Amino acid sequence: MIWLEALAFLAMVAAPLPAAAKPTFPCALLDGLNQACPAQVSLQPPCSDCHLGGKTGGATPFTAFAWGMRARGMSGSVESVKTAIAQMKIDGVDSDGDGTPDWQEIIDGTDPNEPGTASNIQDPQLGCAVGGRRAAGGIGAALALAALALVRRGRRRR
Ligand SMILES: [Ca+2]
Repeated sequence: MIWLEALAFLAMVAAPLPAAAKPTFPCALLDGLNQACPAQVSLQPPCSDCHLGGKTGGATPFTAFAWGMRARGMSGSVESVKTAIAQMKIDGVDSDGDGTPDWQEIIDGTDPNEPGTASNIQDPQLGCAVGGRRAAGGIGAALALAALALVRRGRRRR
């Protein structure tokens, strides 16, 4: 009977791990955009681009980006991911409405579901913070010039 236990142990060790939730999809996204997929997993598009909370599984691919991909034919195959992202590019889909299309956010590594994560958003050139700093600097410079004028005026009178 020991041989049966040994055989069972070998079967457990040699058996392949259960398939993860489509680990090829992140690279398929980049492949569909004619981009090389980085070998380092942390540099690949994250699962959270499609899956709520980044938790993979059939019950979670409901981000705005995922809905856009599904509407363009994404199913359970790698080829469908490539063709869907290519169609997203053609359609200029911007799921978070921040002005950067989803395909560009996938390449840039930003979140196509979260506005404000795109790298092309410029710092504000107008507004309270910018105006406040300039006003404070202007007042300080004006006070310094007024003090200098008073000092010069005082010296001339002596
Ligand atoms: Ca966007």
